[in-house]
Amino acid sequence: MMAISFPESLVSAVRGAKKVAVMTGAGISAESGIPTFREAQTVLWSRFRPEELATPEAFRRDPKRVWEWYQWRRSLIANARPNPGHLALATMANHWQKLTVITQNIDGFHQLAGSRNVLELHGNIHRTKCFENHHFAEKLDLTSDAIPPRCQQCQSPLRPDVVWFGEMLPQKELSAAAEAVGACDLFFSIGTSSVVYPAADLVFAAIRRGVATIEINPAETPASSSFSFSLRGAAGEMLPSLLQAAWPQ
Ligand code: BV8
Repeated sequence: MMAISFPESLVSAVRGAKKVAVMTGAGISAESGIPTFREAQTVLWSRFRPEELATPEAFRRDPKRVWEWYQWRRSLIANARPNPGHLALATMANHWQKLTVITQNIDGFHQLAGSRNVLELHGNIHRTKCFENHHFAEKLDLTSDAIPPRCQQCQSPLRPDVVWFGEMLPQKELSAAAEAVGACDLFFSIGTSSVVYPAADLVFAAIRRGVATIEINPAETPASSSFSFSLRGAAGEMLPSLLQAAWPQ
C-alpha cells in the first residue's frame, strides 16, 4: 500500500496528544465487510430502509421481520473480523495517556481489536433482552419455533440490546462520552456521517472546544469543513499510515 503523507502539524498533534477521544461510526467497520446504514443493503433487505427496521414501532408491527434482519446482521458480524483501522486505533492507545473510543457501532469490533476503553452509545448486537421488561437473555430458547424467541422470565418477545431510532441512549455511556470529549486534547471522528443525534452532538462539542480535530472519511460530511484536518480516505488505510507516520517502526 502506498504510504500516505500527512501535514507535519497533524503528525505532531497526534504524537503529542495525551488524552484522546475518538468517535466512530459504521464506516470504520465497512472494510470488515459490514455494510453501513447508508449503503444499499443486499437484495434480501434492499426494499427496507434501516430507519424503518431499527425502531420500536417496526418491531411491534412485525417482530419476526426485525428479528430476522438482526439475525442476518449478526451472521455478517460473526463471519467478519476487525480490520487494520480498528487494530491501528487500538495500538495508538499505547502511545497516549488515555484513549476513549466512543462508538455508534454495535458489532463489538473495537473490543475484539484490543481497545479497552470503549463506550457503546447504541448498544451491542451480541446482547439480547426482552422487549417489554429488558430482561437479559444469556441463552436463547430455540426449542420453541417462536420467532422472535420469547423471554424465559416473562414470555415477552426478545430483541437485540441496541438503541433504536426514537429510543434513549444509555445515560452512563453518553455522559462518560461527553466527559471524554470535554477532557481531550485531540479528537477524531472516523467513519460517521455525523447526522445521527445525539451522537453527532459530541462531534460538534469537540469542534467547539477548539482542540485539534481530525476527521477520517472517504466522503465529505456536514461537519468536514469545521475540522482542523479532514482526511479524505478509508479508515483501514489512513489509520495504519498515521500510526506509522507518528511512531515510525
Ligand atoms: C433519540 C443502532 C430521543 C441500531 C443506531 C431530526 C433531527 C435531528 C434528530 C432527529 C430528527 N428526527 C429524529 C431524530 C432523532 C434520531 C436521529 O438522529 N435521526 C437521524 C436519522 C436524523 N435519533 C434518535 O432517534 C436517537 N434517539 O433521539 O431519542 C428521545 C428523547 C426522549 C425520549 C425518548 C427518545 C437514537 C439514534 C440511534 C439509532 N441507532 N444504531 C442498529 O445499528 O441497528 S444509528 C445507526 O445509524 C448506526 O449506529 C450509525 O452510526 C448511524 C448512521 O448510519 P450509517 O450512515 O451507516 O453510519 P454512519 O452515519 O456512521 O455513516 C457511515 C459513514 O462512513 C459515511 O459517512 C461514509 O462515508 C463513511 N465510510 C464508508 N466507508 C468508510 C467510511 N469511513 C471510513 N472508512 C471507510 N472505509
